[in-house]
Amino acid sequence: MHGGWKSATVEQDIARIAKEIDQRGYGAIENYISSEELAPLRAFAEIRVQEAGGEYVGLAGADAVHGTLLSELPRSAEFRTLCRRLYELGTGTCAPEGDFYQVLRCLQGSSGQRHSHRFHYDSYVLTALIPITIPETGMSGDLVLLPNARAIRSSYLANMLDKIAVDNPLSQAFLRAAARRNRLGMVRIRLRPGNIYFFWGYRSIHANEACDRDRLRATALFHYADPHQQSWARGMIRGARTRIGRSLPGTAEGRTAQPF
Ligand SMILES: O=C(O)CCC(=O)C(=O)O
Ligand SMILES: [Fe+2]
Repeated sequence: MHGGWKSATVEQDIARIAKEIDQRGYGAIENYISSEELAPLRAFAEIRVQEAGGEYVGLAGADAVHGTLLSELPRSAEFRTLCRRLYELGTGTCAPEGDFYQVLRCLQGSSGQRHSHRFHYDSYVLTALIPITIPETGMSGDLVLLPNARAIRSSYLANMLDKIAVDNPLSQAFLRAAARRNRLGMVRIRLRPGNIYFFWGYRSIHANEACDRDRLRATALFHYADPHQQSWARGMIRGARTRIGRSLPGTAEGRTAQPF
């Protein structure tokens, strides 16, 4: 049996999701991936983590998940239309050409803890998140977000300054405390495997909470539409980062998950 991803999402539902993202910070479609489809994905993540000695694995790109539903999904017309329409409803502009930046994040062990509670803005406007496996007991690794904290910046440099303002120990400690106490309008999402969640990743400060270190938490992320794709400043900074190493600032999560 297939989940909802095989069929086109009707315009009315897409409009409802876009409104929910604007109003409460996120929208979701339940049972987007069926439990029959989830089982091999869970096994795939478990094997990768075992191979890494029970530690964090981040697999970027479709090739890294070749042969699984996760490489098929970003090629499906139904999923592409859903993301394109959400983008258009959210920004009021036509979606740019370009592919998804996809990542399968598998958190376990002490490195899994280090990849938690890292508040950041994504580099892409829309983030689609599919939980593959989430611990059922102990700490559940909720997604916490401060929805729509900024607008889409017209310049890459302004975007970078926002990221730097978040990616420092003081801001991180402040955001962690706010998440712990559910302050500042932090939204907490208890993720359910098989559902798909959407939020404006570029506009929202967000992070995943930690799980117990012996439990696996795996999420598939599909990042869509980089507003600064054409920016000359981005090209120069990326080039400099490659030449002089990684000492220039980036986003907390971005160092592993997204190109800066
Ligand atoms: O795994 C998660 O829950 C969120 C990860 C995330 O925000 C990212 O990879 O950009
Ligand atoms: Fe993110």
